[in-house]
Parts: sequence; structure tokens; C-alpha cells
Amino acid sequence: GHKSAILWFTGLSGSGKSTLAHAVEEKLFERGINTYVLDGDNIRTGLNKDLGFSAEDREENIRRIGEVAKLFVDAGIITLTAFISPYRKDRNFVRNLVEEDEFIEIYVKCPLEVCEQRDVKGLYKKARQGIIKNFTGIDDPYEEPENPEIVVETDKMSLEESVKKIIDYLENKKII
Ligand code: GGZ
Repeated sequence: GHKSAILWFTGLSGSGKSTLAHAVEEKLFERGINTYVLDGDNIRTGLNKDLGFSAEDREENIRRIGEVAKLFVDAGIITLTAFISPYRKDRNFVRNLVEEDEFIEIYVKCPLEVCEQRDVKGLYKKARQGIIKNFTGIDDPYEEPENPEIVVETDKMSLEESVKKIIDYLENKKII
């Protein structure tokens, strides 16, 4: 058996949140554990397609995702979320929605320069050119977690090492 929990990945665009969440999900799947990944692909295109990137919209984005994640946790599912979630108060709002041991904040740490170099979708370039405004890390804030349960440094660690760190944490805490 396993406990359900929210694995809350936070970090800059291009830091590797979604890749990591899916890689962890795969490891959990191999153990027969029920999981679900919430990310921009299934949330910002549907439930939250009315929201943009102002501070208010980001807050509402995270609030709704938190409420949905809570429902999944109630259903016994390990829920992995991959959103920038730049504001500390918004992440802490979600933390307070569930039991203390059910919210695992994972800081996907990667220097802005490295994320910008990767620029998988060309968004940093557009942000630098002023074509996209309020882009996190460029002209919009990212508040680093102060006490995350886990930190993974994706510019220094391989994907496998990062996945292992998370799986080890879940085992140590007897979640899996
Ligand atoms: C940040 C933006 C923006 C702005 C579009 N700022 O690399 P991506 O493309 O796939 O990840 C980014 C994603 C961020 O959405 P989130 O829902 O995770 O953000 S938040 O938690 O702050 O609500 C990026 C794209 O959307 N994107 N405009 N201005 N990222």
C-alpha cells in the first residue's frame, strides 16, 4: 500500500518540472501505485483556460490546481503537479489545504541562465524582446521556496539522480 500525497514541483520555466514529474510517475507506476500528473498541458488548456499570467491569475491558477489536487488525494492518488507557482503565499495556501505530511514541495532549482539557454519553446527569447510581458524570471518574480521538502538541482544532477532523490524521500517518509 501507499499513502496519497501531493508532490508539488515548483521552479522556473524550463527548469524541468514536467519532465521530472513524469519520470517520477513512471517509477511509481512500475510499483503499481496510482498517480496523476497535473501540468499546463491538461490544466491551462481546459479548467484554467480563462486564466493568464497576471499575479491575480497565477494565484487563481494555483488555487484551483490545489483544490483539484486535494480531490485526487482524497481519492487515494499520488498527485504530481508541475507549475511555476512563483508566489510563496500561493504555494503555502495549497500546503494548508491538506494534512501536513501530504504536501511535498519539490524545488526544481536551475539558474535562470541555464533555463534561458535551454529555451525549449523560445519563450525566453520572446520575453527578452518584449513580445511576451510578465515572463517569470525576466520581468516577473519567482520567489524561491524557503523550506522545501526536497531540492533537485537540474543543472548539476542527472534526471535519474533527481528521480532517485524523490523516490528515496518517499520511501524514507513511508509514503511508498
Ligand atoms: C511564465 C509563461 C508565461 C509567462 C506563457 N510567465 O515553459 P512553459 O511555457 O511550458 O512553462 C510556462 C508556463 C507557465 O504556466 P504555469 O501555469 O506553470 O504558471 S504559474 O504557476 O505561474 O501560474 C511557459 C508558459 O506557461 N508561459 N506565458 N508570462 N510562463
